[in-house]
Amino acid sequence: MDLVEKIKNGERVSFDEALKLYDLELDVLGELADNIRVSKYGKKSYFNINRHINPTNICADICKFCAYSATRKNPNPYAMSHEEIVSIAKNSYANGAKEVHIVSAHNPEVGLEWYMGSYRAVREALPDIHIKALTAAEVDFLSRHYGHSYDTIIDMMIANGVDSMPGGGAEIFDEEVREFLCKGKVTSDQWIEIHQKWHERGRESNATMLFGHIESRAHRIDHMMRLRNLQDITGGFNAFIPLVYQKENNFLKVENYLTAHEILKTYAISRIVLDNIPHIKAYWATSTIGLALIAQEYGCDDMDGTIEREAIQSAAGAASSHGMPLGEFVGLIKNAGFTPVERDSLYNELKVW
Ligand code: V47
Repeated sequence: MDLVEKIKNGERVSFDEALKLYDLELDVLGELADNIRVSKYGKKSYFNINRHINPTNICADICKFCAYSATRKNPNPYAMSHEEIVSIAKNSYANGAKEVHIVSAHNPEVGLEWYMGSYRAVREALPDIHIKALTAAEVDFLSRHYGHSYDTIIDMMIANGVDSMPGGGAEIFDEEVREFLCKGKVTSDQWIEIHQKWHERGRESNATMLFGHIESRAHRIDHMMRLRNLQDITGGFNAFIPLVYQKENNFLKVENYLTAHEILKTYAISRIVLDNIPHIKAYWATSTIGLALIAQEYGCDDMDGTIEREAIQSAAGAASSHGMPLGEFVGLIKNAGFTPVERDSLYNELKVW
């Protein structure tokens, strides 16, 4: 059967078929992805009021794409105190944030209790806020560094108030590319194993993919297939988030950004391939706000949130260091022809703006 017909019939595509989707014209691909998106969510565009907190940039690992960790290129090491973290969370909560998204570097000096105690302190101060914290890369680091199993670290996360896991640390699963980008960090199989264990405890998480550096289209499809396989088993992923690579201030020598054309194709293909992951997030911090809005017509249904502060992608060139004011964010979504729907971290609808 013709591939386009197959997708219109709602049938699952294979690896080879998914790769062939890149050969379709963007408007054809966009329409296929948009049909799926509209059938699920109509013109709703999801977002949340959230605050990113990056409590330390001291890192035991060296990822070539990273501009955030304290290195020769970025020598400003810091580690926040629990009081600072709680004070940031309280401030954001008072301003309407429903979620704190806490992602750190792999700091070998502060101790496991510094990590776990920070979530506990936020939970105690703000019983209602959603704590999305610890990427699988951090879980793996804490497990290796402190000699605990993944199960033990995951149980500690739950005991200390973490609600869901962010999708970071996935990068690109292909082992050869991964070895070049971030040798020594969590492997692809371990990343999958950690999320599987998290899901098996009835918890939800997201999954990212860092693209637009040295990977090929086939590597992106391979990445999506591995996520689709896990989702078939657990059903625990809420959103897939393709992160557009930012090229400033790091050790990876990539001269050019991807074209908007290629980024939109990748969003659309992910909507088609990941038939079992409910949401596709155009994370505006890395795509730019303009493209994230256009992406809502190419299969994406989520924009992440207002962010407020962000240190990882902005260190590498993204315009997200100070987030986006709520009024402006909502206005832009409306002007693009979509209905801004504020959601909580697990995609329960809170308010139609
Ligand atoms: O895994 C690092 C990425 C991620 C760069 O779960 C870069 O809702 C682009 O996990 N260019 C961490 N990206 C961020 C993350 C995240 C972000 C938004 C939403 C969610 C979610 C999770 O940041 C890392 C890495 O892939 N990153 N450096 C860079 N130069």
